[in-house]
Amino acid sequence: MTQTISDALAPLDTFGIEVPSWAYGNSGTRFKVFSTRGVPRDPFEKLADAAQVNALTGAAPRVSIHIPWDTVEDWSALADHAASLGVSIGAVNSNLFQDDDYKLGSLTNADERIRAKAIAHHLECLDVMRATNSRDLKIWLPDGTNYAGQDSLRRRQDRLADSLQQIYAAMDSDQRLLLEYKIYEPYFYTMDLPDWGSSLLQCLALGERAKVILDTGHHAPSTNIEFIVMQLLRQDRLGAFDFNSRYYGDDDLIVGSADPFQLFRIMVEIVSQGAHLPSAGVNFMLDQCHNIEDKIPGQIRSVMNVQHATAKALLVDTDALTAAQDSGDVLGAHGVLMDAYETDVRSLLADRREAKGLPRDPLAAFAASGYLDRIATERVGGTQASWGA
Ligand code: PSV
Ligand code: MN
Repeated sequence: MTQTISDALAPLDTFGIEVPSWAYGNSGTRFKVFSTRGVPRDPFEKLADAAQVNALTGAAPRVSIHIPWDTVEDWSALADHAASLGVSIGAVNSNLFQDDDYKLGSLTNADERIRAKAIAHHLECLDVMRATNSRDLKIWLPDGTNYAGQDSLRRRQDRLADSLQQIYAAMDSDQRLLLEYKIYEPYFYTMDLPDWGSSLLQCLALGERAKVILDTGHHAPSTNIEFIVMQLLRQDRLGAFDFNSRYYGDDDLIVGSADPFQLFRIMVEIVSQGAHLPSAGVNFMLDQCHNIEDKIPGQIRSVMNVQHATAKALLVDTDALTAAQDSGDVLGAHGVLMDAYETDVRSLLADRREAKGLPRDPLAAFAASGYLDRIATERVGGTQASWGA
């Protein structure tokens, strides 16, 4: 039995979770951005903090960057710095939401000058990817309208398709375009990519290296996210996750904190289609902000939460589940799933960490390391990284 559990959990060894550079900077809401001592002043320090998460969990080998927030003069120096810390640059995220020009839209804008500027920004991001050996261009389109009749919904969608086509055409054959969607915010009447179907349609028109990003916080309450996961995997179009947790909106809280059962249900769909394996190419990322909690432990906790949910999903007795499903045994099938969910995997995962030379308890090890005190003392002067830099 022990052998069976160990075999079932073996895929965790190659299951990597990408962390976002912006999680290590200060963040908050539109009401207040709190500052924390020791917060990184530049992308190099962000990478140093991210490397702590990987060093203690062994499961966070890549760091997503955001352009222009993480712009540096020498991209290879940043990539080399990452490598020296045992991590690498992950997805490159474009930014279409912090420029006055984009008030009425970026890739959808009726003004051809502004649309060309938004496209050109992505061509720069492709160059950053080349310089940092990054595979994924991640686009979140913040475009939309606030009032009925404000603009033609159809013509905005056509302009978006044309813009994306221009970006896709400029990509190398080993680069992927990942397209996020979001139901609302910053616009409220309609977003131009409000749902997975809209994102998928744009991706299908582009080609097979265009895939959808699913941000768990970007849906209406009660949306069955695991159904979307299944559907996108079925089409081989699930490119990436932005993991986080929500109660009300795009809360960006620690993944698995609000609803661990939902995270488990998502990972069950992932595991059942083999999408947790590196060969499936799904980029499991965190997209979180740590407004009131310490950032590095917040990220460590997040990585562990995803590992826990994945471990439980790996423990589902699939033979028993399929047999119960096929014989119409409703409660039997549900019970098989719940047996896995209710398994306490904490010591199993601690044993696996220990066997790999990692701390059994990464959070305790981080607290004992004194790293937070050290950066608070050392990082004096300069401007702390924050939302937007
Ligand atoms: C938007 O809410 C979003 O989820 C997008 O992924 C952005 O890239 C990210 O937040 C960080 O701004
Ligand atoms: Mn996101």
